[in-house]
Amino acid sequence: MNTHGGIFVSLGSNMGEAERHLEAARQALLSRGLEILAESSIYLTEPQGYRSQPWFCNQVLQLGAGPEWTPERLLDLLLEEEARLGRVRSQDPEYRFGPRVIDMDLLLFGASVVQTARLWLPHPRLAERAFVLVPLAEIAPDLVLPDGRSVQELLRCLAYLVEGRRIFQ
Ligand code: PH2
Ligand code: MG
Ligand code: MG
Repeated sequence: MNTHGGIFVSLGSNMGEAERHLEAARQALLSRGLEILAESSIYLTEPQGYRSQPWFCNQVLQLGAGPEWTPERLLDLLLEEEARLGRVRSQDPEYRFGPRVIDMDLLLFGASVVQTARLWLPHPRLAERAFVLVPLAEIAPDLVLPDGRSVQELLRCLAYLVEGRRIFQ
């Protein structure tokens, strides 16, 4: 069976006690009235993109949200909670993909396709990221994106290696 839909968020941290930051992020979501319907294992992942930084802890959550939640409202919440948890956004483009206390990215919001300056859905780099797709496939193995591509198909197009809970990419 193919599963369209569901709200999926990725968590990432590679500064300090990264697993604790993921825990604090999950608590923040719950405290704001969202439900966590599923959570993947926490993976230790090789940095992708800007490579000379510490390995990340990454996790994907499936959220439950009432009808009052829109993608934009959820994005606002994620940005607010990132800041509250100590995320400082560097103005320097060199650090855009550098170390962070917590990163909370909206991956998918049901079948929504959004392409605005603030928000792109599905997340524009989803298909390139084993650190997102592996945990996503763990909790939603039959997921299909709004454009018809399945998570399994996307994974087959990527070069990566999973060893236990470690992802090399
Ligand atoms: N986030 C990035 C860039 N690179 N690499 C890993 N392994 N995990 C991340 O969360 C990550 C990354 C920008 O958000
Ligand atoms: Mg990110
Ligand atoms: Mg982000």
